Amino acid sequence: MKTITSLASLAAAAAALFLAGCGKSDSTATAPAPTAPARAVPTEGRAITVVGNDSMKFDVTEIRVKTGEAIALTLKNAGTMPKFSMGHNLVLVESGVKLADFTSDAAQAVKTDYVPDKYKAKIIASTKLLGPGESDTVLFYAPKQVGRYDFLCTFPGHFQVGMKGVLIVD
Ligand SMILES: [Cu+2]
Repeated sequence: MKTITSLASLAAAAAALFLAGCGKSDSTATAPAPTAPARAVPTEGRAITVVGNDSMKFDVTEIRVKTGEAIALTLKNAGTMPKFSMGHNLVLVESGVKLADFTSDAAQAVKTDYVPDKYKAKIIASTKLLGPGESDTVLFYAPKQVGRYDFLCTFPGHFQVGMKGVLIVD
């Protein structure tokens, strides 16, 4: 009985030490993490809906917006196949991103739903990865620069078979 008690108190002491350790690391964790400058996000915007499906296509492949326009972009996954084999997202990237490189990095980024961290600063807007019947809306400001901006699904293989489109800013 005595042994059990002392073991219990040892465990309690260890837990206390562990908690103290956690407390320490917490205070350092409040320091701002070095990240890319955050994009301003509007609270509302013009509603635009894009639907993806099991044939790996977006129903809208050309979206026209004004420079700096606030947009509320919704992606709907109208397919029925499971997310692990047929998930869809919609990722809008800055001009100058080489899509072949981007998609090969994206295919490796399983943990972040196929959106590679190192491209964070190059992504204008990105929906969640959606399973069948799901939808997600993202709010963003259109680029201030007139031009053509690619959007695509980064689920492995989908861009290659044509799950892509262009945002035209004028
Ligand atoms: Cu897809």
